[in-house]
Order: sequence, then C-alpha cells, then structure tokens
Amino acid sequence: MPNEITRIAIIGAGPAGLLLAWALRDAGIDSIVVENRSEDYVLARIRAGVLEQGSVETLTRLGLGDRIASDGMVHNGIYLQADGVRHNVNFNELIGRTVTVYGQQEVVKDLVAAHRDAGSTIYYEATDVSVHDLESSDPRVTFGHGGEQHTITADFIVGADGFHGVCRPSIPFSDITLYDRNYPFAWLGILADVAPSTDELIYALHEDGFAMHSMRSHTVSRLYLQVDPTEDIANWPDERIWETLQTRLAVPGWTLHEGTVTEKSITPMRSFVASRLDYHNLFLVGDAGHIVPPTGAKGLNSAISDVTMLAAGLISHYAGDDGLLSRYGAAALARQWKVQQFSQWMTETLHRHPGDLQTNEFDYRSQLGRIDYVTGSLHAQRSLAEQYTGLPL
Ligand code: RFL
Ligand code: PHB
Repeated sequence: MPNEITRIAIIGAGPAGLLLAWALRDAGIDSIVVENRSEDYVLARIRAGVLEQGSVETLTRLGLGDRIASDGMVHNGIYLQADGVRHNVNFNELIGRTVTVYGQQEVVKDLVAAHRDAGSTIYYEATDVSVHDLESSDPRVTFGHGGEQHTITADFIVGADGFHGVCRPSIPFSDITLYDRNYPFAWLGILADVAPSTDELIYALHEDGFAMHSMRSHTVSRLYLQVDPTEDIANWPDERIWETLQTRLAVPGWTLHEGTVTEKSITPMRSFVASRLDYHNLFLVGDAGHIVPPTGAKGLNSAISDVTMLAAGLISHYAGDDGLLSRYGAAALARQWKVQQFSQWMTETLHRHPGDLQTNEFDYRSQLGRIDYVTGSLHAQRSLAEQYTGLPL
C-alpha cells in the first residue's frame, strides 16, 4: 500500500496538469500527477489548434518552444466571412500581435516527452481517484494503480481533471455555484489529409449555418460545421460533409480542396464557469473550472493562463509570500469572464440560431450587421485582435 508525500498533487494529465507539473519542476517544486486514462489515450486526443501569443511565450520560457518554432504556423490574422463575402482581419497590422496554429496534441506530446526525459512521476490508468481532507494542511489523494491502493499526501491538490473530473465535485455543494449556458448547436469536426485551402483560419456565417476552415500542418486540414446537438455522426458520410463545407465556405473564385477524412466527431457547445477556483488547499485549473465554446479558440489558452498564474502563486508561496496564491482564484476568474464574453460573442455572432422563422431571420440580419460593423471599423477590429490574440494575465 504505497504512501507518498509530495508538495503538489495534480489530478489530470491534460495540458493543464502536465504544464503545471513542468512549471513547478522548473522552479524546483516537486509534484506527482495522477491520470485515469492511459498515456496513449492522452497523446491521441485531438482538440484545440490555436495558441495565443502569450501561450507561446509561456511554453517557450519553460523550454517547450523548439517544435512550436519549427512546426507551428504563425498566423497574422483570421478571415471573417458572411453571406459569401470574406474579409481579412490582420491582427499583426492592427496591434502587432499574432497567434500560432499548433495542435493541442502536439503541446501534450512535447510535455509528455519532457516529463519522460526528466523522470517525473506520472501515474497513468489510475482507478477510483478521489481527494480527501481538502480543509486540512495535509490533503490526500487516493487511487488504485497496478493492483495496489496508493495514497499521496500533499501541501496542495490541484484539480486539472477537466470538466468531468472529481475535484470540482468534491467542493461542498453549499460552497460553490456553477454558472452555465448550453447552445442549441454543436460542431461536427473533421481532420483531412489535404493541404489547407487558405493561409489564415476562416470563420464563416452562412444562411445554412456556421463553417470554419482550420489546419494542423501544411498537409493536414481541420474543418468544422455547425450541426444540431442531437445529430448522429452516422448521418454524415464524408461526401455530405464536403458538400456542406463547399456550400458554406464558398466565395467566388476560391476553391476548397477535398481529401481523405481521417477523423470525425461531434462536440456539443457549452459555456460554464465555477464561482470559485480555490477551496482551502484545493485549486482548480483549466476545464475543471470553466469551459468555453470553441469558436474563440480559448479553452486551451485559458488552461495555460490559469497554470501560469497558479504556478507563480505556488512559487512565491514556497518563497514565503502568500499574496499571489491567495489572489489566484479571483484573478483567474476575472480574466476568465472576459474570455467567456468573447467566446459567447464569437459563438452567437457566427452561428445560425434556431427558433421561429421571424426571430431567426431578425437574428441573422443582425448578425450580418455585427460582422459588417467589425470588418468596417478599425476600433472594432482592434478589440477583436486584442481578445483573439490573448488578453494580458
Ligand atoms: P483536459 O484536456 O480535459 O484534461 C483533463 C485530464 O484529466 C483527466 N481526468 C482525470 N484524471 C484522474 N482522475 C479523474 N477522475 C479524471 N477525470 C479526468 C482526463 O483524462 C484528462 O487527461 O483539460 P485541461 O488540461 O484543462 O485542458 C483544456 C483543453 O483540453 C480544452 O479547453 C481545449 O481543448 C478546448 N478547445 C480549444 N481550446 C483552445 O484554446 N483553442 C482551440 O482552438 C480549441 N478548440 C477545443 C477546441 C475543444 C474541442 N473539444 C473536443 C472539446 C476544439 C474542440 C473540438
Ligand atoms: C482548431 O484548429 O481545432 C480550431 C481553431 C480555431 C477555433 C477552434 C478550433 O476557434
């Protein structure tokens, strides 16, 4: 029955948990990561694709920037498309900032490799993970691993275990409020073996619904379509997906190149924020504390900004100053609510809203007006640029 002692016990080996363990290790603070899935599963999960400039800077500062520099694609802006007309919004020209297209899967791959080389302790395939004594000065994590029952005693526990994890639900009901919002649409996403047909990401509002063209490399494209949340992927053979993308992304004189679809899935869209990210000796980071719909490309970036703030707080705690750590929850939530309103704005602006015909038609025309306003106003474009490339911590 192994018993271990560490400073920080981290639940979850997604980008948030792995990055926190790495940032702490860099500062000489030991931690143990406990993950319920296998390493292969964690490495194979396909999700986000866009890194804010600040996320790239954080990863680079922590020695994780080599492959981002060689394989990441720096993007100066995005295209906003409405009603068949495509406009470029050039963040670099507007505010001198960029984003980098680099898959979350690659960020995780870099982190797993770095931890492996450094000999970090990460328990994959842990069973029945639970957290205890959060109010005491030595909270514990228990789990099964390799047929044995393990206990880790730590100074702090960090919940980096995503939306469905065990940490947030371990905060007593009476001490936390959950704010959320579900959207009446979902994204059908594909990965395809075909060179991107665009130099920048395209976000398109079409009268049939949203579509977007993203990418993973010079030979792999990532595309999304708005579908009903109850839609069954079986109703979407590849030909139907391409046909719908061709319709929604079309602009005169431009060609969308098609290729072999290697992955497809449907993701519901949700906004969610917990009223607190700290509870005695437990801290929440990333999707464990908040979720955004993917339209603003903010989920992974918020996980990275939480981790940056919490790591700074823990490092100064061990240097004898508790100020930053005591402000972590409030500071991370203040930034998160700004990110939430941006993600909600992008989502509501770019998707077709179901509803009775009259309201729906009004909404659509109003959305076209919003996009027309943004693409015609330098002030509005600067605001979009500032939020898309990442607000300061
Ligand atoms: P994760 O990645 O969900 O990792 C949580 C980890 O915790 C493990 N776990 C547990 N471990 C132990 N015990 C338990 N009881 C556990 N329960 C869960 C899980 O197995 C997992 O390994 O959360 P984290 O680290 O906070 O990272 C958050 C990001 O993954 C997420 O916000 C982004 O992927 C969201 N997102 C995007 N974010 C962006 O910044 N830019 C984007 O372009 C972007 N696009 C997207 C997205 C998410 C998408 N999906 C599929 C939800 C596009 C999509 C389609
Ligand atoms: C992606 O490439 O997966 C991606 C890009 C931008 C988004 C969402 C997802 O807003």
